[in-house]
Amino acid sequence: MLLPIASFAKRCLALVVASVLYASAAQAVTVDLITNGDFETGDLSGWNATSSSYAEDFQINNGRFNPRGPTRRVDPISGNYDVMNEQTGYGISTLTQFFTVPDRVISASFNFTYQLVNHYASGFDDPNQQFRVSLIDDAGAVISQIFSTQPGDAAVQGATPLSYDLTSYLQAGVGSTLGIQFDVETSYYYMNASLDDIAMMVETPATVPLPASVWMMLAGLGLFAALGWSRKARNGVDIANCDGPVAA
Ligand SMILES: [Ca+2]
Ligand SMILES: [Ca+2]
Repeated sequence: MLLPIASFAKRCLALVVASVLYASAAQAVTVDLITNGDFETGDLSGWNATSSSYAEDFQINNGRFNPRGPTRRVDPISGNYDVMNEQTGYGISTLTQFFTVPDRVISASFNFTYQLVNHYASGFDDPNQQFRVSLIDDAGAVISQIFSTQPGDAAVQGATPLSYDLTSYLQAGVGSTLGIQFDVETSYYYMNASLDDIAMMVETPATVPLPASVWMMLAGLGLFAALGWSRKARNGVDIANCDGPVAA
């Protein structure tokens, strides 16, 4: 026995809708909210570098940058470029980038690689001779200090990749502007930090566009349904109740 056309169309439509919903639920996309985190543009595009005194600054390093003080040229951590701070005296160098958090966040992973040399004989001090990384709000206030050097840490630290799960912070700030800020504070003597491969990888639900074939199928089902209804109308069936022929 042939299935009534309207009923067949409804079942197909339900199947297609269920498939699309399943595809949407099953898929997510991961995006990097940081621009030029590897510095391979060869400049500080996307970043804001500031200093508070004595010409501290983060500068692009192509392997030939020789900062003031005892630190010599250092190869970029990866690729052709990274950034390194320099200073001539007491102060704080900052490197900051703001980003907009998506409206929905499944997970967020913050990654960066640093290396540093602290020339102060007494080592690190909290906070006067320190390298630190913070999550900040749009006004620059620290939401969370993600990383900082500690008294007793090695004076010379080679390239060190770090990764932090910031899911809860970004979920709390969906749709808002947040920032990542690196800063080097030197109160006693030279300290140089290099940075590279900075990324804020955020997984967010994907909006899956319908393939053309599905649109054609939906259009076809609409046509079938319309034909079914018009035939029923001609045959005197109840159009308001399209589940099947009206009982005699
Ligand atoms: Ca690089
Ligand atoms: Ca030097």
